[in-house]
Amino acid sequence: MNPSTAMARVLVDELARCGLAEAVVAPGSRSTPLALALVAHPRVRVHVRIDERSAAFCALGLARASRRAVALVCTSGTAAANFHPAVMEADHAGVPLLVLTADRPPELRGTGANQTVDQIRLYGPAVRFFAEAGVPEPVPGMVAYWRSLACRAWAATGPDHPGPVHLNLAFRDPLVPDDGPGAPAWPEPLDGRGDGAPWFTGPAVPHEPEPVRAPAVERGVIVCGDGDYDPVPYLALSARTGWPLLAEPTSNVRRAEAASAYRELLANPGFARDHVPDLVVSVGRPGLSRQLMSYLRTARQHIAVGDPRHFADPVRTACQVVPAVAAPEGADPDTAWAASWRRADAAARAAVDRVLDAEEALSEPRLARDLAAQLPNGALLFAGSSMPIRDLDGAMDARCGVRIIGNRGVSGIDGTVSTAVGAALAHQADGGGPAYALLGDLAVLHDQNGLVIGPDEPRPDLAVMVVNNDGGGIFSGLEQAGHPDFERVFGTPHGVSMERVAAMADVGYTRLEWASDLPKALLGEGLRIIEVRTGRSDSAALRARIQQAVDRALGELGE
Ligand code: TPP
Repeated sequence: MNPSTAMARVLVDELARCGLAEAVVAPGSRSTPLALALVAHPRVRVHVRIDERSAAFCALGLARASRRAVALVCTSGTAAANFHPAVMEADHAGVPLLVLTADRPPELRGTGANQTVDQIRLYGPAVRFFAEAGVPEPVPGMVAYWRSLACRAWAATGPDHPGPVHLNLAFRDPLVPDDGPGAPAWPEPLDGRGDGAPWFTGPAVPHEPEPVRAPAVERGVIVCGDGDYDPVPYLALSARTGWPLLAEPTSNVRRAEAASAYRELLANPGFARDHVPDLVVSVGRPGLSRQLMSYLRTARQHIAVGDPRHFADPVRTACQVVPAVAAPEGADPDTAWAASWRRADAAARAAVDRVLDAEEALSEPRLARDLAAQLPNGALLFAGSSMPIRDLDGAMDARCGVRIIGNRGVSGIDGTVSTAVGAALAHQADGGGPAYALLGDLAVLHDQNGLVIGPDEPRPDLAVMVVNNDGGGIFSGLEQAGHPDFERVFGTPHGVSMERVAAMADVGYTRLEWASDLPKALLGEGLRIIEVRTGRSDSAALRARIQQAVDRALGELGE
């Protein structure tokens, strides 16, 4: 067997022993040994994508939804650079990703040889572990080296600090397997451990941290930011103390107990002034709204839950970092503080709903609210950056039974279709229900290739709901909106019809206009686009009207 094939087969076999179940492969010649070893392995499902950026985000989605590391393979050169945005998102969001870039052997580097760039530490500090594996040689000891290296890379993707790792793999010709009669034998057995176990195993799950008791205060608040953590301790903490739960959609803590209109409450200056917290307990990565960031700054004390080496503290207010938190001894949930939050939240919720229900045509916030409410139990929702995730934050009511994810690590509008496709594929492979994505039109145009899936590839049940406001709606609510060059430079209208995008990728298309048609639209199957056309300035004006209605409702309450 030739050395390139031997190394690729051993690495793939070892990774499968570690638990690798999914791989995304982009086509290329230098990566041939890896691609063929992966498709030949019975325990690995392979997804082939023609565009490396899309492939990388698809792998990110698969890994994010399944919580298992996914292998990502490309050829040498700019192909590897196209993985970079997804590697950055995986780093910041803590998603396990195993990047395997094929490379030319050293004698072809720096010589002007075709498709050759410096791939050493290509992703810089974004990866948890990097190794240049070296050109495979038919000498004793290689198998132990490759198997040990595969286990090391696998271990570095998690579990205590999950993230991306990068192996740069130099392959010398021949690249195609030569198993046939007369092929040279390898000087040692290629097998791994006899019992099918990995070369080495580590502690699979980090030990349960000892919770630290929170101080006994009445005016506490629990802030749940983006992240994949167990909601139960925070629901329990809120139930024991009466501290309101301010939960961003991708925290998945916005259950019945959470304040569902906290975004509008905190945007009311009087409310925020009268509700300065003595204590904030935060978990995950909060960062969706300016009002929440400003509110964090007012806290007299802020305890962040997380690992002291990499916890989120976006406004640098944390004074203590604890691995887990428990309610103070003898806490009483029936406080004036809790009652005041509950009253205000109910009034704000009713005001938001009144404004949204006044119009039957689907507005941006109404689509977000109704979608979150009407998703079937077991559904997965991928929320795009920009206004989709913010409209969910502002308009969705509390609910259980669905999982909401988004690329909140670095909040890019790139790769969102592909991430949603990958997440849907993993969710459904694990027996989950239908999947949905709520994306802006620029995000969809940015990643149209995510819709391009070859005829032999696994396909997800995924409805891509596109809020088409012909440009970047988020900017209409920002300071830039008044500038004379606003429309061209920030609004970025494009005039592209989503029906034509759907036709390009040969996926289903529906246009949705009325709120009453949403339940039926959610019932479809397969990969499809559902377009809702809206206006950017109308949407900004509607959001302002919602806030005014909440402000009035709070005024009437005397809050
Ligand atoms: N490029 C990347 C890769 N990521 C970004 N976050 C941005 C640029 C800056 N950006 C943030 S939101 C946005 C842009 C360009 C506009 C997004 O428009 P769209 O997806 O249509 O959503 P909308 O704002 O209309 O809700």
